[in-house]
Amino acid sequence: MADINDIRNVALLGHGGAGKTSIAEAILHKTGKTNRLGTVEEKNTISDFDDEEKERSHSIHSAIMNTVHNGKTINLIDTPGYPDFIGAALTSIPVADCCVVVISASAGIEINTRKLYQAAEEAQKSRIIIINKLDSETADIPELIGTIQQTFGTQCRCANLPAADKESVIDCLVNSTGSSPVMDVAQAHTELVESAIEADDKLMETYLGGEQISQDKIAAVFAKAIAEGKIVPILFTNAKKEIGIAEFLDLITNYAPSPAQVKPAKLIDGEKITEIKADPAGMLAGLVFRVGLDPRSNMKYASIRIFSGTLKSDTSMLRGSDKKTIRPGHVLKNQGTEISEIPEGTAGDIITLAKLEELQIGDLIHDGKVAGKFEMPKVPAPMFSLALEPTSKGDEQKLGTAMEKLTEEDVCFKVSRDHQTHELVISGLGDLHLRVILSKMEKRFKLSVTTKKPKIPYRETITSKADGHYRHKKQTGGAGQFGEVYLRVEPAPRGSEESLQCTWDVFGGSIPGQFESPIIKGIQGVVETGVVAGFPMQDIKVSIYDGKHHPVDSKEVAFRAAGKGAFIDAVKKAKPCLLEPIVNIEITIPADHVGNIAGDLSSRRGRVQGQEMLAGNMMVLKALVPLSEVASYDSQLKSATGGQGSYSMTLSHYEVVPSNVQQQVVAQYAKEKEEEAE
Ligand SMILES: Nc1nc2c(ncn2[C@@H]2O[C@H](COP(=O)(O)OP(=O)(O)OP(=O)(O)O)[C@@H](O)[C@H]2O)c(=O)[nH]1
Ligand SMILES: [Mg+2]
Repeated sequence: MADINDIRNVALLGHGGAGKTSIAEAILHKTGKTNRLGTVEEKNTISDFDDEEKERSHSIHSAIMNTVHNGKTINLIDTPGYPDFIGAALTSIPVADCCVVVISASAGIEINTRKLYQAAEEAQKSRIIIINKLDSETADIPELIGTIQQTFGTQCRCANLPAADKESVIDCLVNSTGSSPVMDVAQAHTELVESAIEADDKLMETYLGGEQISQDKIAAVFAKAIAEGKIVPILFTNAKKEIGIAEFLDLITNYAPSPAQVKPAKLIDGEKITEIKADPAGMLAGLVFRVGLDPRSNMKYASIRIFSGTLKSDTSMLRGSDKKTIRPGHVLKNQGTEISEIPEGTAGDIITLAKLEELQIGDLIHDGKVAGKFEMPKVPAPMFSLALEPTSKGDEQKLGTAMEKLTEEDVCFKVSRDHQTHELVISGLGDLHLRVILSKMEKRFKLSVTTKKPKIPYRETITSKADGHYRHKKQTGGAGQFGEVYLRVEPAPRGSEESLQCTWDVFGGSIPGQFESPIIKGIQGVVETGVVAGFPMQDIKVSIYDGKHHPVDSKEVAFRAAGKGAFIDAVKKAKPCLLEPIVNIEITIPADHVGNIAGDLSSRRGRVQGQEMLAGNMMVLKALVPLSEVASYDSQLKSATGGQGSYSMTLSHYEVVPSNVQQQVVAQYAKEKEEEAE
């Protein structure tokens, strides 16, 4: 069992293809955990062990590894960088004490470089930047360093520099002279030392007074500055040739914070915030941050960062607010897909438990002394949807269950059933995301499906005030039914939290109170299925103000029908309209394509919000655009830029659909209804 001061929890983050998996592989090789350096090309790395990852040469899940360097245990999390799999990268941030953002020297800062750096910064994690692919012929490293400082701030300082032959790196903390083609070592040394000293007011005074500062003091303040995020060291590597790897590990083990040196994790329980001190003898509090099925055994594994306490195989523990106690059975450590048993997991460590079906990403596990949730980074809402139908009828249930299972592994993958069509709809962050999920489903659950074009999640609303009335009466023979309702609808502010705000304004007992609930149920049924084109309604206020009842024939079902009828009547008079999702799109493209792409966006009703120059003559174009116009943008962007463009989208808000588009959607809906009726 490692002492808490001797643990380093490191997450490798950054855009796809920057070299995170290759760096992880080089670390394991360099520290003697493997005797052969695997490569992504040969599909034999420890972290990309899943078939999907091998097939696509991209990490898809986060992989957990561990090694020892300078007597310190390093838990390493290799995360996926491709934008579609950002969920796994984001959920790894809360469990790392040091976030290492890897940038490819040739590709520069890309969409996910920025997103993940910012998420790590927001989570107040100490950060390190690695510029990998040092060997790249096309890289302009001095320019890249400038861009990094412009984008992330001047606390980003070179802690080492490549030597002229790019076969080694020169430490800028220890060396105050030397030459590198990137910049003068003396200059890098001074900048680094001064930035570190700035983290300590007293030392700063001494320094400004012209006194010499000892190496020990510089080392101590350097570590403090890294822990506080006041310095973000920039390091260089060539993962393929294992250059700069030992130096990176030295920096991690000598200067990056241990779990005992970082700010305590916070548990949020409503208004109450509890700081969790990293104490192995304290109460148990851990965060589940990765859930996955072993590709060979199909066994469920959940990985946990223990923030406090000690977890043994027979520890009784609780999940969130569940009452039922669970036991770990075995406490495990991962080396990619390989697992080994350890006697116990203690505060600061990252461990894995098997076969605990109830554990989900984001869960708190504890011993009953704490409650709440650990803070997690915000993850993007999935916007890409596909409707699924099993190839063999009768597999509907099985398909639903399989998809539910797959949502456990990925916080950005959702499954829902369309109220109108009863179709099973899966939603993810992009085309590749859903293709990977479907491929997993086929392999794991032996199911095959047909997919339909993504359905745009339109909404319906009203644009004016109106009154509605309905009398439900069946009084011919047998038991009668009677209910009559008057109500008024009006628009609520756009994006209201509740899609429907209902008030009961019936006075004088014209409708007895017990019928309030059935009337509202009747209205809610309509809110779910819409009036214009079958989409859920939102931003509506309704006041139920009058009606009539019958002492014998008034029944719940009658008032449900009357509520429904009166609401439909009012909505039809209140100028109903369709709302469409507008997404924030960020497109990264070679600069010479910007004109074309911006023109194309405006032809898709898009509004360009801004653009930014990136290193390597790339640009980011930011725009607001209706989702319906970019539902299959993947292939369009690829063909427009010869495969050099990438993009990401997140939901921004809903807006009223232009009337010509509304007509098309309504016509399509009418056609579908007709076909259904046939
Ligand atoms: N020339 C060169 N190629 C490298 C270096 N590091 C990685 N590569 C190659 O770059 C490609 C991407 O490397 P990966 O390690 O898979 O990158 P990643 O960051 O894990 O990518 P994702 O998993 O998609 O996020 C592979 O073909 C690697 O062999 C390097 O230092 N120099
Ligand atoms: Mg990878």
